[in-house]
Amino acid sequence: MNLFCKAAVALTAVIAFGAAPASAAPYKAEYTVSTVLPAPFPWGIAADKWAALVKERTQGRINLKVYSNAQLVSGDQTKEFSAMRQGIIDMAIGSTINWSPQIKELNLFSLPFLLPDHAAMDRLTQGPVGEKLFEVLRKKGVEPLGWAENGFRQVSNSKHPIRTPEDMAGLKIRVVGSPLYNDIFSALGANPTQMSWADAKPALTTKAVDGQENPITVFKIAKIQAVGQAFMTRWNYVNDPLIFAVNKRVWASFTPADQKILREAAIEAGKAGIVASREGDDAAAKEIQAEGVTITTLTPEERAAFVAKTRGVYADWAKKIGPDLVKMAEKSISQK
Ligand code: X2X
Repeated sequence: MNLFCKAAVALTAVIAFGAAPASAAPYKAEYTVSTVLPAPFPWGIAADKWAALVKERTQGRINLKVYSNAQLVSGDQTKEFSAMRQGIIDMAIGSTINWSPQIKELNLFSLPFLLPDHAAMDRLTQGPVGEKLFEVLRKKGVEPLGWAENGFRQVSNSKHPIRTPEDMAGLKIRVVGSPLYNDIFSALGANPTQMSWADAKPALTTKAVDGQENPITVFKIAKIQAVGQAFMTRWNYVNDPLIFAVNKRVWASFTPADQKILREAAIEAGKAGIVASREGDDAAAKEIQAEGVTITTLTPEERAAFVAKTRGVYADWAKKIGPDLVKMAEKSISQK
């Protein structure tokens, strides 16, 4: 076939099958999506729903494959953001805690006792703070799409009820990989130790640590009550939202129409995950109580003692996160 014939064949193909998409890059057969917790955790519910919606709305042209337990980064959840930015993984639905070692601004949600309730959380993620954080993420090489939620985090331990900061003295507590958590638990007199999720349950089982902190839905679904964690304090000291994001080059390879589908599906799936987390909390509390876990709820005065002990950490980290961003967040929260 001479060159002219080849061109004619190609032209006929374009006429027959419609113009090629504006983007030249061919789509991959599968896109990797990293998460930590699989379904039935609210995190996994959001991830699976995203994959299902995208598949349905692209008639199977875009396939998202969810890899949980941070397996794409060998279980080291604090490496997830870097791996996505570098393109080792295509997409992720990540906790702000796990990405905060690379994105200091995401420590905002871990400022102790910043968030009074879910409405405050929504005012942050759905308002100017959320926009600002998405700008930061964009500058760091990923395209953020939407929010889900791991949930308000509660502390548990195997020794005794925690009602005052003094009750935390010397308790060895597993925390996730942001140094802010070391500072919070040290300020409360506990002995924090950083560990990935993969190592957390074994450490609780062998009593290498006395306690941990996670949302109640996570505690219940992971059956943390079965490894001797008999005491939980519902203190709502932080909440970690989850962010849907895509590597920048991968994002650019999608047509605008497909980008829209991915974004809308992420927002919708995120909402389902948020409902699962929030509605799941009380039900999970009842279930673990029925299984023998003592749940301590703090009075406002008791809670104030924990707030007072962690004010210094709040002030230090507000400087690191960015005083303007923290002020913007405090303002959004107070505007009821
Ligand atoms: O490791 C944890 O505690 C978890 C599952 O909640 C996160 O990934 C932040």
